[in-house]
Amino acid sequence: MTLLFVSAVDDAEDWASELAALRPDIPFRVWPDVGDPAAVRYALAWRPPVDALAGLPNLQAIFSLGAGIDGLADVPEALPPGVPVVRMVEEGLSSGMAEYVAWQVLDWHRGGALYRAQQQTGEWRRRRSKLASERRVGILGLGVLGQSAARMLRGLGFPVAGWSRTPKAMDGVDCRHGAEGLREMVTASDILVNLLPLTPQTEGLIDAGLLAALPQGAVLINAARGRHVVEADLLAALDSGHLAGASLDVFFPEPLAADHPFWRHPKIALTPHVAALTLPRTAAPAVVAQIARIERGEAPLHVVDASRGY
Ligand code: NDP
Ligand code: OXD
Repeated sequence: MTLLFVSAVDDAEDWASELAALRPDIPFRVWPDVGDPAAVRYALAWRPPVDALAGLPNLQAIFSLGAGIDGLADVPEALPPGVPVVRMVEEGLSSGMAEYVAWQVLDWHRGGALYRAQQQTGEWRRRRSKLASERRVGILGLGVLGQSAARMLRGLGFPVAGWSRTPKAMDGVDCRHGAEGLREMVTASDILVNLLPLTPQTEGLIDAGLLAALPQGAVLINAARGRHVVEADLLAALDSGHLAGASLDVFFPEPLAADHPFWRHPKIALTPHVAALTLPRTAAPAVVAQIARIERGEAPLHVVDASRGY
C-alpha cells in the first residue's frame, strides 16, 4: 500500500516525515518514482501532470493538497474516472484563514492604511474610529473556511452575515442564500469577504453590479480565487472612490505579473496567496484520518461533488 505525492509546489520532504511519524507502514513515493503501480492506493496531489495518476489500478482516493480543488479540477484529464477527489479540510487551514480575515478586517476597520501613509509624511492626525459592533461584515461562502472566519469575527464583536448556496444556520450569524439573499447581504456589508470555491457559477461573481451594490466606502477582501473578481470592475470601483480599499491574496494568473496595476495601487493591500497554507504538520493527521476511514470501509469526508463543482 503506497501513497503517491504529486506536486511541484508542496514540500515532499516535510510531508514524508509527518506522514511517516503517523503511519510508518504506508510507503511514501514522490512522482514520477511510482514504484509498483498496483501498490498505489492513495494520491496526495496538486496540479498533477496529465499522466501522473493514470495506470494506477488500485487507486482509492485522490487527496487535494488544497482546500480549493481547482488544482485538480483544472486538469480533469489527469483524474481517473470513479476515484473520489477529497478536499483538504484541516485545522491549520481553518485557523490560518480566520487569522488572515481578522487581520485584514481589523486593519481596514482601524484605518491601518491611513496611519501608515501618515507615518510616511510625519503627520500627527487622530481619526475617529467606529466600534467593531458598528462595522458590518458579509462573507461570501459559509463553508469550512467561511464559518471559521465568521466565528473569529463574531468573537471580535463584528456583526456578521454569510451567504451560501443552500440555507444554513449559524449562531450569531445572519445566514443568507440565493440571489435575493446575496443582494440583501451585499447592500448591508461595510466589509465583504470572499471565501467561495471557484465554480462556473461563482467565476466573475464580483463584478461591477455587485461592487456597486456595496455601501459607499466599503472594502473587499478576496482570499478565495482571483477569477472570482472582474479586475477592471474592481479597479474602476476603487478609482471612482466607491470602494475605500481591497485586500487581495489571490490572483489570476499567479504569480501576479510584475507590471500589474494591483501591485502599486494605493488602495490595495496585496499578499502572495498566503491567507491559509496547507501545513504538513497539521494536515498530515487529517489525511491519515481519511485513510483510516477508507481502511474501515467508510467513505472519506469532504469528497468533491462533481455536479456542484466543489
Ligand atoms: P467549502 O466547500 O467548505 O465552502 C464553500 C462555500 O461556498 C459553501 O458555503 C457553499 O455553499 C458556498 N457556495 C458554493 N457555490 C456557491 C454558489 N454558487 N452560491 C452561493 N454559495 C456558494 O470551501 P472552503 O470553505 O473549505 O474553501 C473555500 C475556498 O477558499 C476554496 O475553494 C479556495 O478557493 C479558497 N482558499 C483560499 C486559500 C488562500 O490561501 N487564499 C486557502 C484555502 C482555500 P453550501 O454551504 O450551500 O454548499
Ligand atoms: C487552497 C489554497 O485552496 O491554498 O488550499 O488556496
